Amino acid sequence: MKIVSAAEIPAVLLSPAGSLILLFGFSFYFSRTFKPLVFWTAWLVANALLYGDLLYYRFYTDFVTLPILFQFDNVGGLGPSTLELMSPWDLLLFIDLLIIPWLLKKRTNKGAVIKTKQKIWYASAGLVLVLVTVGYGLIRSPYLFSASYDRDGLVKAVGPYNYHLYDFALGAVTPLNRTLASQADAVPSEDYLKNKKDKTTDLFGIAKGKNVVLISMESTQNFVIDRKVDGEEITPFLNDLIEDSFYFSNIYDQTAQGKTSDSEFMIDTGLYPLASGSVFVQKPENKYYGLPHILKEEKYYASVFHGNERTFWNRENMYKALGYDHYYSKRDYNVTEENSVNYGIKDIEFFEQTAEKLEELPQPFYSRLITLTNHFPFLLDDEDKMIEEANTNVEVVNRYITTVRYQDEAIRNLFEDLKEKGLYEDTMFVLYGDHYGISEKYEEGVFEMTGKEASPVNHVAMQQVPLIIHIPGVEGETISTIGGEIDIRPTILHLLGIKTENKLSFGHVLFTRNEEHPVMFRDGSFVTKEYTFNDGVCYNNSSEEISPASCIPYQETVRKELKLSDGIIYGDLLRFLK
Ligand code: GP9
Ligand code: MN
Repeated sequence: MKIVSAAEIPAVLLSPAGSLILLFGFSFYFSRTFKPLVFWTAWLVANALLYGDLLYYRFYTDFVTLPILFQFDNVGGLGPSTLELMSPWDLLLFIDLLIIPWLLKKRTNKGAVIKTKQKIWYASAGLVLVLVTVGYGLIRSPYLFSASYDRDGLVKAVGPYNYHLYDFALGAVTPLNRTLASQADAVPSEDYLKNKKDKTTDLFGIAKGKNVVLISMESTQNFVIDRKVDGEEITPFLNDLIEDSFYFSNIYDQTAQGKTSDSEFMIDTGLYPLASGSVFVQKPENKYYGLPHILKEEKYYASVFHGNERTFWNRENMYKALGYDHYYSKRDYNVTEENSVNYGIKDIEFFEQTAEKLEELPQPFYSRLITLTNHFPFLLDDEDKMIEEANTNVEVVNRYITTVRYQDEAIRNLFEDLKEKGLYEDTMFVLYGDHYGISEKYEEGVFEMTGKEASPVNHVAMQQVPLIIHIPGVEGETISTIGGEIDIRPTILHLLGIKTENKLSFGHVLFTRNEEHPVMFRDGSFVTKEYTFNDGVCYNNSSEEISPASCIPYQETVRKELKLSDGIIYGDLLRFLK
């Protein structure tokens, strides 16, 4: 959380005060026996919230939201390594455990009854402080609550406790959106999306009728492509593959708290993921018009392959809603202690067993293969290390190089296997990094390795993921147009010769994408060819802070598009469309 203007300082310092006064004031209303219990419960709640936020923020640079609490089992990255995120200095947070008893002992009016008048004054002071805090926030940003997906901005303005209260209230009323929605609510999204027409190119239909194999490369960022560590390539296979593929070199991770599942959601629906929690977990009962639905109209067989539990990210239920015919999960694989590491089956084994299953599928098929080994905290057995660890000051980054290298080898093996099985020629391969692997906390190591300066613009640029589309027999090209994961679906449809119009998706065909259109992120930040908007600050792409006016028109587009997409999901509006 960065303070970007002096006007934010009073808000950050004072915003928790009002809510803390109110929270601790509860104890006044209880008898002497219960008072300490209520007080210390309030203390525990306040501190648990704060410390939970701190740990979550350290890894995700984000705040805990209500839906996240219901999907805690799925918060990959935090589970195996919470200890890694803690620091001995954190004990300072609990120093009031010593100060409060000392103050209590020192006070002179022990046992005095708190008068009603005092209670009223106390509660009013708390309430006024909360109102002043919120009012001050709204004066500075009228979109504080309507664009509450900018959680950094919201927490800075109203403080962590008011934020959690607001988030809780929001969670309680969102189910009403679906109940109250009607056909008329779908009209604005329909109109907006109908106006979005993709130009045709001579690549339209170039992969018509081919199988489609999507490879979701866990935590793979674009900086690893064509990069050497100690003279060794990190991704030798991908680097070669790119020579004969469409390689999109400026594609951004647009996922939010739903991580892998958010990337899957964008690719299958062309809708943005939700600002808080995973849409897979929260909205599996909605009606979707998924890529599997569209491809099934073209007689495709749609399936997903992933070596983890079926319930993780609620995939089992969501895949049905997205139109998949089959989900091959952990129970369909031979998973042993020896062939597993970190989250589960190692990628090489996973692809070997997957290739056998692909051979059995009816053709043409649309299959997504989701890798797992390159996942935080990037653990690997020694015998699987094909490159030396990097030598930066950040251990996590050093290990990351070895797991990315391992994944690259696994993909090479898969291609060889599919060639042997006669499946390669008739398949279009779409490989993409699902989201960042190195969070902001460890990013310094990447800057060290790449020689880039640590700056907000470079941080945003670091969110790029590789996107490689390989069609055997088709000449490759590196395409530097900016885009995001949301654009993958229409690009696939274009290559398959399926019209993208009326498909109610927010993406654009990457071959013709207008670079003026912002690539937007779930916290309301965005990039265009010229500008980067991050943490409420507008930059030109030479990392210079510039007048906010340059970013305002794009901010409006971002707000509009995210609102329409959220409206479709929360209102389950696709059920009203033909
Ligand atoms: C687990 C895989 C990884 O099945 O999706 O989880 P994530 O990257 O979302 O933490
Ligand atoms: Mn992932």
